[in-house]
Amino acid sequence: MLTLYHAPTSVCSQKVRVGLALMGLEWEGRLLDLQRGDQFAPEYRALNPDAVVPTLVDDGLVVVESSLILEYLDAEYNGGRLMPAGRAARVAARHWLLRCLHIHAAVNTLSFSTAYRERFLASHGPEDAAALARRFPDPIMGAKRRDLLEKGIESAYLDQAFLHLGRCIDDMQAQLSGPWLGGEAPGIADVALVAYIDRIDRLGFAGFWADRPAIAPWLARWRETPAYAEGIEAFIPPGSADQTRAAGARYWPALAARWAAFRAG
Ligand SMILES: N[C@@H](CCC(=O)N[C@@H](CS)C(=O)NCC(=O)O)C(=O)O
Repeated sequence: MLTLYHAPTSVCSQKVRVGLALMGLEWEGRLLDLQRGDQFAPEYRALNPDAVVPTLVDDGLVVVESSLILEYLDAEYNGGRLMPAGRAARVAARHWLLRCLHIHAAVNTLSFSTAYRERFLASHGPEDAAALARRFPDPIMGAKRRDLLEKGIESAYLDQAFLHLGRCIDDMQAQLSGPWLGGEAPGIADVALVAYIDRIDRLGFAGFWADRPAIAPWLARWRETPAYAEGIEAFIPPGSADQTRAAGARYWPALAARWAAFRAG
């Protein structure tokens, strides 16, 4: 049996759940509450030393890293059908999987410097950001979270996020010659990217790809699929989508101005 340790709205959990649904695989879930700090429990850190979700356990084999989990599931249970045929296409697909580390970091920055920051500050004092940072096993990840919560979109991490998000949407635009990066059907790169683009859109930041016309239809196409409904939509808590969008909207004008300056060089 496949067991997935995951969190409802975590982007990396979403991408694995979309993959599981697309591949039609049976799995059982162990939900973690990241706000409560379930990820820091010693029993969970024994599986995932970075204290992050998701983690897949397959008959005792522990697989971490969402992109690696997708590749593992496709290779072991799906006949490798999400991987494209052909040398160049396979290199491009694997490159997308690797780049998810940067893209995740960018989406994390854009979430925790805006709407997720507001959510944190609604129930915590400023000193709590420092205490939270100390719980992260990786001190650099902790320092980043603290900086985002304390400084919001004034954080220096914003430029790094713009760099990687910008490359992501430019390259998606260039490679989307058909409906999917995978061609006529979603491939592994499409599955790897859907949750990140979806989060940015849910934050109300679709303006990032206003001049990249292939991105919005690609996301709309995903939203028509049962895999999206099962992997993402089904786990969004009632009412939270509106809250996220409203909070994000308060940041968008300032964010858009910074983005325009960044893109202008
Ligand atoms: N590179 C990792 C990133 C995992 C990650 O950072 N997950 C986030 C949720 S999307 C998390 O668990 N954060 C824990 C926290 O915020 O304390 C992957 O792709 O699996």
